[in-house]
Amino acid sequence: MVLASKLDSPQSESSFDLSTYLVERKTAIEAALDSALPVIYPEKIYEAMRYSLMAGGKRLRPILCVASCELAGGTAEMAIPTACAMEMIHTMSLIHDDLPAMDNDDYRRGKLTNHKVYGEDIAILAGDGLLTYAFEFIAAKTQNVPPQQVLQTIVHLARAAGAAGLVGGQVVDLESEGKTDVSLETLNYIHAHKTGALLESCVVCGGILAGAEPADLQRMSRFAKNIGLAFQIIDDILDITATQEELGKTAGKDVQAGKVTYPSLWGIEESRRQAKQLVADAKAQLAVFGSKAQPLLAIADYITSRSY
Ligand code: GRG
Repeated sequence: MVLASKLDSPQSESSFDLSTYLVERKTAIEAALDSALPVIYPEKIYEAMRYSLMAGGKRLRPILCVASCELAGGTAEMAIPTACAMEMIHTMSLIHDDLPAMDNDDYRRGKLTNHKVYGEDIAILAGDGLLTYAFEFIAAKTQNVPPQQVLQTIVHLARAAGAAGLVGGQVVDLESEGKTDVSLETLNYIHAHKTGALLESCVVCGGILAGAEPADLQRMSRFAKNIGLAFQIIDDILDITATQEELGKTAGKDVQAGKVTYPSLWGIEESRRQAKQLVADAKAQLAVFGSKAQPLLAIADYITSRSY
């Protein structure tokens, strides 16, 4: 794969520069996604799927997947189909989350939401199309990985996306809507599933594809769970402190909806402190990997310091 050769030459430790790393990885992922989903008949559905898939975004999940595969001794090429699938599933969850029946949002990634452009019927189907294609893409396109590891990856990702993961988190989130007495335990459940499960799957599947040992997969899992929660805490803070232009989506929605969030339970300063603590614990998990963990460690820091 041409793309993989570009990805397969990580920078040396001494010259490690996260912003260059993220730009390079994002560019390679964008190219892989672009060629993964050509527009064929019936054009409308492919156009709708591409509209959201190619609408930008940080591409954090595929970048994490490739980085963790490399951390565990694999190559970028082994992880790229799974990394693309992660972004397809993330994107479909955003399309469905934005629907009037869910969060009812008009803007996402700085553009009109899928249903605003294509209508609710096509937006639902675009999500369905991306979800199913993600699994087809892993199964059909993964190369140089033993079939058992590909199968394990599919099982892990399916679990993270389904009722035991994203779907379950979204359901508890919907049930909590309008309630002002949501407990910290419930809030943690919502985010560990709605946001954390897919982020964790990105990191762990990268390790599975590389053939990592169970003890290393455990470390990677804990790393990812912690950064997933930190990511959500920062997201809640940014909903209060950032503008719509910075976020690329409606700002201040949580406060407007009277939602219980980490800042509403803890205040902004304590929320920042908790996020920092989670990142420190996450980073400690990767100590055993030495300098190979540098990209993931830098990404963990980036997540807590991001301002949009
Ligand atoms: C997965 C079958 C299936 C259904 C989806 C709607 C739903 C069920 C779940 C909602 C999941 C959701 C919207 C979680 C929020 C995740 C989150 C923090 C999104 C923002 O992620 P960023 O900041 O966004 O990485 P970009 O645009 O940069 O990718």
